[in-house]
Amino acid sequence: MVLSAADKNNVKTTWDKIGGHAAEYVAEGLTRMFTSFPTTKTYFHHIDVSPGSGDIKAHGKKVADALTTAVGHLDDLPTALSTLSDVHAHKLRVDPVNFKFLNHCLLVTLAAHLGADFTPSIHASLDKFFASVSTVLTSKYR
Ligand code: HNI
Repeated sequence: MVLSAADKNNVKTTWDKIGGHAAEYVAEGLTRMFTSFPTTKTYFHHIDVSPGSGDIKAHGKKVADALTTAVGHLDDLPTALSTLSDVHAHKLRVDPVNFKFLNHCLLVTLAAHLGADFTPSIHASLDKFFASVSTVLTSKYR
């Protein structure tokens, strides 16, 4: 997945608009994922995945911070996310299909919050961005 200059611009602009809401929106995306794709909950058996829980908020913040790091390193995602990639492949062993579920839920969440700012062009660029992050996080399985 190659992000064009326009994609990178769209992603950065959107992340700026999201501003301080990133953790909250990612937590909402996680809740949507657990609700719509219940099998994803098996990876989180050790935390409270009920909507609005402190655990979900805390995990939303961690994932949001990682995505903010990614937005800051769009030209070199593999290096920026290298440690996280090791964790997901070797320690957590998350089946790659789950990344598609989370990405979809994050897009739905952002569409709901951004309204008219969630244009088709922004939608496409965010989709490519999340797919690029997922590619890196699932790159060490083989
Ligand atoms: Ni993910 C832990 C980022 C997708 C299951 N995950 C993390 C952490 C970050 C993170 C950051 C904290 C690591 C640490 O503390 O060392 N995860 C991301 C990002 C994505 C992603 C940026 C994709 C956008 N993770 C997924 C998916 C699943 C997933 C799709 C499974 C459905 N992640 C986990 C689990 C943990 C985790 C499980 C450990 C949670 C914990 O607290 O024990």
